[in-house]
Amino acid sequence: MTAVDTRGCFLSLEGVEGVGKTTNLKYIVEYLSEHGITVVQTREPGGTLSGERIRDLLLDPTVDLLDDTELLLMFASRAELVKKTIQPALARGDWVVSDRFTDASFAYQGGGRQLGFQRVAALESWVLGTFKPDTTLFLDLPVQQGLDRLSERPGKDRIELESTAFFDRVRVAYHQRIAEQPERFRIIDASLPLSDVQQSIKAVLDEVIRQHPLTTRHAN
Ligand code: Z5A
Repeated sequence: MTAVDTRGCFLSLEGVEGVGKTTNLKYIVEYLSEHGITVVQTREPGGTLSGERIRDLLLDPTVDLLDDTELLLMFASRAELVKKTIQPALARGDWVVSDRFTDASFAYQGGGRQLGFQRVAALESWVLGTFKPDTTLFLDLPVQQGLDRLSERPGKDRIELESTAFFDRVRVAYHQRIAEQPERFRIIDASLPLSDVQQSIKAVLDEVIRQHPLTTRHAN
């Protein structure tokens, strides 16, 4: 008898600041739920009690952290989230949608902080083995446009205080990741009006739903 894979599906959402991840995460969760899929929504850094405390430390603009410390804390939060939340949910057949995952460490710490991909990959291998999202939606937008969208928001966190050059390196690093693993990424043009962005996201979700027909569904 052939073994059937009833594991759920893991989606991540990535992009530079202000691309619309939070806005579209809500849309994704609603769309999947309407299709009878049980969805666990989470975010990085954070997503667990300990991870949210690590997040507070990481984003606190009054805290000075070494770049290595920042990278290690991202992976400390990730270890908690994967073992305690993501993997158990997938094992139940639920879907998981995460606002950022390991690609953000490659982009922000590997690219933005210039720690390089090799060091991030070493931690990824140690903490996660080969575990990665099934599909990653990359919301792409020129850096300045994303920063402009956030200009009305009061206060900046520790990472948002970085320079435009930092965020340019982040975006370049994301594109390097996409070039390395094109089969996993779906690029969404986030400069379009929100309704068009969500049409593109819907097309990706329909494709992913077709690829995971065995996932347990709840009755609506
Ligand atoms: N980080 C890291 O360094 N390393 C890691 O490994 C991980 C993370 C996992 C977490 O912040 C920080 O941690 C982040 C990366 C770093 N760095 N920073 N800074 P976060 O992910 O929680 O927050 P963020 O990345 O800064 O996201 P954001 O600022 O909240 O933006 P967003 O979620 O992408 O956008 P939004 O809030 O949905 O939308 C922004 C505005 O644009 C809002 O007014 C919307 O109404 C508007 N919007 C959205 N879509 C559109 C369209 N299509 N047209 C026009 N306006 C739009």
